Amino acid sequence: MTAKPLKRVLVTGGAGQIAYNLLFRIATGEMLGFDQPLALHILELPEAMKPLEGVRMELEDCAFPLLKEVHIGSDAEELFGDVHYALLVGAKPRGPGMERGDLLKENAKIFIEQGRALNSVADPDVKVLVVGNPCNTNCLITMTNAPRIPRKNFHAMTRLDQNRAVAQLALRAHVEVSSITNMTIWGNHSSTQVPDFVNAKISGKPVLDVIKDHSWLENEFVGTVQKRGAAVIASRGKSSAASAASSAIDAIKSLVTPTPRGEWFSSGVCSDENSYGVQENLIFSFPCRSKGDGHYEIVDNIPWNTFLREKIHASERELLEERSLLEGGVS
Ligand code: NAX
Repeated sequence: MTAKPLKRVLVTGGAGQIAYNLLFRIATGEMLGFDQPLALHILELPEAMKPLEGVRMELEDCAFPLLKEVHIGSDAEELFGDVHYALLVGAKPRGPGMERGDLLKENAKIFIEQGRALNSVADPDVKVLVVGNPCNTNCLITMTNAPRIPRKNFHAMTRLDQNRAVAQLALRAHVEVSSITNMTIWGNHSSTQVPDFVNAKISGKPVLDVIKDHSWLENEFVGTVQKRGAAVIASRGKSSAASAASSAIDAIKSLVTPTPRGEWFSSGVCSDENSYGVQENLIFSFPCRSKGDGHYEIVDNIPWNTFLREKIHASERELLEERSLLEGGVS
């Protein structure tokens, strides 16, 4: 049997904590399949090249049979050449006293540059997953700066939020996580995100038929999922890393494996004129499904009750505000 052609996977922020939990799992074949030969392209800032060199040594030391090449560097134009998947993890963290607008603008510079590099040298059908925060707006900037690449190839990661929501429902209902299906995260990957318990199911039944405590769902459940990232930081002293890496793998796997009939997954994708009336040209988390060919469609006609509608509109307003903060230009 002849081997499949090599797939090139780019990961940025390669010396960071998410990447350390991500690169090795990609290299085992967990993300693209256990018969898929890989090349890893890993970008870092020049000052982090030494720790990244250590990561490269460890990747080598694992002797992964599928890992055929590892390229490291700090020049995006050089490193992004012909990549098929781009996981944009590296971003500028919020410094002490930094305003949200300044954080957006600092990150915009990074994602403008990386969008342009993808546009000039990546594979024309590269699939892009933005993890670095604020990931929805960073994704919008990347997409805007890469007009050669189809808009439908850009995703912001809300899969960790979906996974957190699934886990919380399973714990409460005393069922396996695999019994929870149809879990949508609507909106922004932020504390305004909307984990949709109205349309999710537990063992095929509406959540509301199984968990009768609606106040718990509207308050504790939604609040726990929205603030889970902060709770992990408060406990661990560092932000979610292993769970974020695991969810990034799930996010790409959902694009390259067919979505089971009747099921969907959440991803931050570009809104158009048919996306639930959400303003066009926002990266907004919607329920999606895929045929497993790397592409997706938004699942339509999922009903919103008043509770969902109000919260989803608030998340949309937040994303519009993020976009407008950037419209003054990036200095
Ligand atoms: P770390 O600070 O451990 O690592 C980030 C790495 O990115 C650093 O090594 C840094 O040198 C590098 N970097 C910064 N700018 C870069 C650039 N222009 N090019 C290449 N590399 C660059 O952060 P980590 O914990 O790995 O988190 C990375 C990002 O993921 C953060 O923005 C974080 O907020 C975000 N997260 C997103 C999540 C999501 O669900 N979408 C959840 C987890 C996480 O909070």
